[in-house]
Amino acid sequence: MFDIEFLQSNFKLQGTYQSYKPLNDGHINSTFVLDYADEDGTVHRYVVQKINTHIFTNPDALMGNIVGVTTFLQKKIAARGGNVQRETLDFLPAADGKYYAEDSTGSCWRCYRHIGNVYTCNIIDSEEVFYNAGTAFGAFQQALADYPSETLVETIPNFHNTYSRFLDFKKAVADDLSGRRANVQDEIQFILDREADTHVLLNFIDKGELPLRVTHNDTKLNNILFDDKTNQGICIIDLDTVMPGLSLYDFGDSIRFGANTASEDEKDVSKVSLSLPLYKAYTEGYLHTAKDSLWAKEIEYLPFSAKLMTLECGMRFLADYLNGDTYFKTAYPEHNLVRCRTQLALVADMERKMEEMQKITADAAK
Ligand code: GN1
Ligand code: MG
Repeated sequence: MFDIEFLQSNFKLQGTYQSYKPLNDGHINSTFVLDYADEDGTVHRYVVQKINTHIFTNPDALMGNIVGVTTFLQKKIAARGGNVQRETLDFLPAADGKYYAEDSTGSCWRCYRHIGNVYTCNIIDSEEVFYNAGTAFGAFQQALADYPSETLVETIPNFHNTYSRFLDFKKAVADDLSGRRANVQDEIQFILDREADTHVLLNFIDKGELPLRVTHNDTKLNNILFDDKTNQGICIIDLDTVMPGLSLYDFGDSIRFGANTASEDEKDVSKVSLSLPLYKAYTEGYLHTAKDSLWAKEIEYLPFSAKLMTLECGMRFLADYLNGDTYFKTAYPEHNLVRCRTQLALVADMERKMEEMQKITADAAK
């Protein structure tokens, strides 16, 4: 929970405190929306987040990355006549000038202005809105194409290094810290059988056949704010993992989350499948904004990246389950296992549909 006195003494929050609401979308940080009001009733809304410093161990570097990126985007948005207040996040400096403040318990808090008249989605069936998600992430990648990537600190090293994730997973299986291994033999085997997949993109990076770009690395559908009138994806949020990466990581993770016909923690795996219409919509949207800058191999491997990022996430959820739920926030004891099962079911469905996904991709790239 937050300490309102502490926040007010660190951030210039305009008006008088009225109320708060928790936002429960993220698995990592704790997020609250705070309402302040002037005497005449004008409301000022802020988002405050407790940074998970077990995961983001260097908040100075983290906020350096984020504010570097938002400042860069603000200039670009202003130059093209866009709405700077709505199209990127605006972080408030704390009293000491840093973009976070540390409380007496050692927790680190950051604050940005809330953006109104928008909505977020955890699950989607609208092809139109998912197309817009694709254009938004494609445009985000385009906007950061000339960002000085050497200034970005790797906030979580090897974040999407799929082979390193595979080794972490194997270690979690071997350690079995939670004593749960015996119950998840099928899931473990499913992942072990796909070790070869974890090398594919890394080999292309080594051979110089895929370029490193400035990427978001956590392109879940709920990390886009959609305008509630136009349905356009106007602002990309959750910038903690903006780092050099592959465009394929971003594309694949968007499909993993958004083109699933069920939510990430659906208990009934028979509801999980890859929606080909949603896959098509996102691919068309993404290529609409990003295609001109992509290499042929980046386009060719779009369908595979969707499967790979889903496999990676399944491995991470199962590893965390085996380790005793120490990384992702969970709401009940089997939550990570439920999440893992949706991911593996989705991988299996993507394998069945891979040829169709390839055909859709080739058509969308014409
Ligand atoms: C986490 O922060 P959030 O909830 O958007 C995780 C992602 C996973 C995702 C799975 C820093 O994202 O990598 O894909 O959960 N973020 C971090 O839903 O580990
Ligand atoms: Mg996050």
